[in-house]
Amino acid sequence: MAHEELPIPIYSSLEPVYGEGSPLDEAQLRFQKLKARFVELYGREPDLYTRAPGRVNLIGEHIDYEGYSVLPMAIRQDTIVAIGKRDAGELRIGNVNPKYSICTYPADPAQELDLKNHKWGHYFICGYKGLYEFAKLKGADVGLPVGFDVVVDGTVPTGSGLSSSAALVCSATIAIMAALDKNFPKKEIAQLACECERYIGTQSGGMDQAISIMAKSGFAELIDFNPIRASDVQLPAGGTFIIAHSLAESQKAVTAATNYNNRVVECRLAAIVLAIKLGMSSEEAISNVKTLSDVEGLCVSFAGNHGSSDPGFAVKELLKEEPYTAEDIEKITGASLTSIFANSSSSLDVLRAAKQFKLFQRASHVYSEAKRVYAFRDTVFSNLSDEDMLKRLGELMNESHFSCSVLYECSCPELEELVKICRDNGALGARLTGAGWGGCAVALVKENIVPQFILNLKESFYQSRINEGVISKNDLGLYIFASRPSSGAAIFKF
Ligand code: NG1
Ligand code: MG
Repeated sequence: MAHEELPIPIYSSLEPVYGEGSPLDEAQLRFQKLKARFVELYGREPDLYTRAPGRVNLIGEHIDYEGYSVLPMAIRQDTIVAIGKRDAGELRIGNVNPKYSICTYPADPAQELDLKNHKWGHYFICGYKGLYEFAKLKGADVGLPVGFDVVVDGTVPTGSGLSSSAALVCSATIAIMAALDKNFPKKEIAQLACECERYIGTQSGGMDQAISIMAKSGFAELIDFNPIRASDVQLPAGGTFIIAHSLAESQKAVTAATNYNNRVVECRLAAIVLAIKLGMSSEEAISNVKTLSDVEGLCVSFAGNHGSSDPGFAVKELLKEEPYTAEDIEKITGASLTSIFANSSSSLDVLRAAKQFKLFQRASHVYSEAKRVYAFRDTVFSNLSDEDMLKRLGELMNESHFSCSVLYECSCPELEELVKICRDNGALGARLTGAGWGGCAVALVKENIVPQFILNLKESFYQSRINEGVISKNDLGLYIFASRPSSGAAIFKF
């Protein structure tokens, strides 16, 4: 059976996920602490545990929500959950980290989340709401909604572009699922977790949940959407991916209207305008065109008529480089922007905050980045020597970063500095990873220079921040580390 058709694995020990030696000891200690906290808070033991990892995206940024394939790998940092079903009462969601105070919610999957009042527990409720809705859709008998006791422990740094949010939503979703004694195929859970994370107010694509649920140890995955599919990508020997935090925190749930959701809206507008310029009626474009991948076929035919095969060619010919105002776009669509997005309150928030729309730049990024993902995959499967392969992958990462930075404008000064330092210190390629506007960079580095590379980054990027008290020296390992592809989500019943 295809990997994504299988249910989430259920293990009776930590070994299959956390490996041998000291990582296993650390994991055992972590699970002991999680259990102790659960007993302390609720006076009983949990029914079971779940885990879901964060991820680093190697290439394919801000294109998942446009329907394009991406290429991430899971990292060892994860969220673990201890859960116990309650006979009566609400959901109580505690955390091992005292920084996150206990959150309570009614045992009602139809509850609306108070988004103006952001709480960390909201992410857990995304999974709770989503699982019940999904079970109802599938006709799976999960009984009447009940409350749960929960404790969470996360090691994915938050706001870092490593998907702490999806690690929490995915581990929550499967915790509720497993506590209700159900299990579903991974690809269905990945889809469900992606949709339910949107309750938090970001119009996210499905990359993070897909990799967190479907990852396989030792492989990066090419993730396709509609339908979700994961294909293993074995990375070439001799290279290591180093993740380094820019120390600028990107709080996506809070800045959505001007950053993340803004780009989703700009891409939709670019797609609609392109469709109209390519001959589609305005009514049809507004009702049917949701993403740039929806108009790729039209763009490619247009390019074909001019001797090109690149959808980006249509962008160059048909969109203007200067930013569009709302009026510019309304002249083309013949409809007001607020009517186009009338069904999406988070998009209306974007329209209120936006003065102009960079359709040319955003569409150019998306089409070129989509091509780079396949170029990356093809390079890995080519018969280049490992050395040449690594070099080419590095170049693609650099091109991706340039596009994110200049065309998509999702970088920030700290990330620019960090990426430059990585390259100056011998990285074959370096780029921001995840949503951007802060968070981490990922650098491809030859294995034999890894220790020196990390030392150099400590010197040139982190030392001054340690001196200024931004981070403590003892925590450095949390902000810069090498990563191997980890395995995906799991359930533990001991
Ligand atoms: P991060 O950086 O982990 O929040 C976000 C989206 C992804 C993807 C990337 C950009 C969520 C949950 N995740 O990831 O779907 O669009 O940005 O490539 O919003
Ligand atoms: Mg996230």
